Amino acid sequence: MRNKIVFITGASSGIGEACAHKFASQGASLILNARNMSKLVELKNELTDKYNIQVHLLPFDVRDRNVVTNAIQSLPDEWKNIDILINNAGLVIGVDKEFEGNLDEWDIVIDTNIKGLLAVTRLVVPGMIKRGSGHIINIGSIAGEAAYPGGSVYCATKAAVRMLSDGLRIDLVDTPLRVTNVKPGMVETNFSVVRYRGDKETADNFYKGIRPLSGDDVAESVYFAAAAPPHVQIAEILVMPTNQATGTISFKKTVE
Ligand code: 8X3
Repeated sequence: MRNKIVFITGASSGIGEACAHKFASQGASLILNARNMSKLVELKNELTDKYNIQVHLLPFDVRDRNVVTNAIQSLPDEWKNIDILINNAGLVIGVDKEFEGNLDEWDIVIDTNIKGLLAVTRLVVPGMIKRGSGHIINIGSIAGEAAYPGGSVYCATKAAVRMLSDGLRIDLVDTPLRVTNVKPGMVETNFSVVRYRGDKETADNFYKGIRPLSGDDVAESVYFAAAAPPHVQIAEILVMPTNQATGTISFKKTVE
């Protein structure tokens, strides 16, 4: 991965942060995006202390199209040639029924998970086509395979990520570019705390009796796809805990 530039959205926590560590450990140069600049600075310091790599920070909310456009278009020349785009920024707020939830919260989820991913892709891919190389890795979810209770809107956004990945792969079929959709099942990160609107106890309880994936486990799958030889396109990876079978079926040991 040395001499490769990897751009990760939503890099300040969870799977994004784990990907930053994994690709840094392999010598990649990183463009790290997130909303929270202080968390990004902390991560940059940690990564540059630990690994001999370059890190460029790009703080923005992927929902803010003008800011996203300016930030990506004004990347310094030495950072423009992005090799790998990891569209990771995403979230869910709440577990409400489709006829009961908060439309403003759903706007945030839809605008981040779908429109944010699309905006970043739209800005980065043309350069990859011009250079004749590139890899777009979208972080989808098992939630995009089938709807589950309390997940209606989130599942819809991740189904959209699946279609956007497939559609992009079709659009790029006559190029050397690759598109991968990594679809994790249960992963224990801050993601679940946001899902339960900051209720950490409920989030923690959700994983009682099962060993969930860590962000690092998912980062290994992302890296596996990225490290495949150029003629190999890992189209999808569905990765979940051993005791999970589908988005709704998992086995949890009873714990007192
Ligand atoms: C999050 C994974 O299992 O909560 O994308 O749908 S799950």
